Amino acid sequence: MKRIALINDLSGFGKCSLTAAIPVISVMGIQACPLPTAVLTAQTEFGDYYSYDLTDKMDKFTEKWKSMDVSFDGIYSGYLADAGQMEKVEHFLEQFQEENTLYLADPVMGDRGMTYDMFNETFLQGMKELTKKADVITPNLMELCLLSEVSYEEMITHQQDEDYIRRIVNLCKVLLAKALKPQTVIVTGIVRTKDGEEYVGNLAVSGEECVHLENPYTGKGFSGTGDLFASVICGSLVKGLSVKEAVEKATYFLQEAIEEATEENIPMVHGVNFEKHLYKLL
Ligand code: PXL
Repeated sequence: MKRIALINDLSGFGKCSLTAAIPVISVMGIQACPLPTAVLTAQTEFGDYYSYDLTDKMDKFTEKWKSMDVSFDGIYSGYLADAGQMEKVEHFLEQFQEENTLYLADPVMGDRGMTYDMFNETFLQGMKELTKKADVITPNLMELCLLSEVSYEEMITHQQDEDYIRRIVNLCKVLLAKALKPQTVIVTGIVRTKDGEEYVGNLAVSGEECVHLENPYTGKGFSGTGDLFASVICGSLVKGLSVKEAVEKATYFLQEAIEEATEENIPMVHGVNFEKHLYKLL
């Protein structure tokens, strides 16, 4: 059985990080091995939350797992509670990243113009270094702008321009050139206006290949959808699917869940009812 190490937090509410990744990876027939970065009462966008930081415990997982003589087909890192956790992830990679291990780094830092509570300049510099080591990175548009030192506010003023996607592809290419290995950048949540209608799409750029898929935009962004998306991508690539197939699978899995959450007026911080749609990943 394939196996993926999931370096992410455990949040009681928000349907994100490990509560999103474990069911997705499991239903795809892959063993999910969580390495928790923090335990939270609820994801940070709830505002009033308690977070127990596990930085000091992360090396215990690395060392105990190493002495168990286990290996991983995939490593997926997501929410890190502070910049100090990046060196713990790097230590984990030194121990477990092998020739055939797929490393997906989701540079979780913010969304739609707002950075999360842990974000600061040191965090950004650390994330730039960490993402260079990955085979796949899955920033949303704001995170792509942060990694590229480009203003997100300025970028989204071009939403209606014909060359908007081309501009984003160019940012991806700059990151690809800095990466330490051949990499795929998958940018999520790209909202644009085309023929008077709003669309939301995902764009994958690797070498010369470019895949852009979009759907009508419901106007809302829900907690955890980026984590669910990255989980499907990671599981699909570990199973040998192409980047295009992986992006199609993730889009197919999430689209209806997002539409339903919008219709049902689910508060954005609570996330979508993805559970009903897990069968699509079987
Ligand atoms: O979905 C990203 C995420 C993961 N984990 C925690 C978060 C967030 C986004 O706010 O707060 C704890």
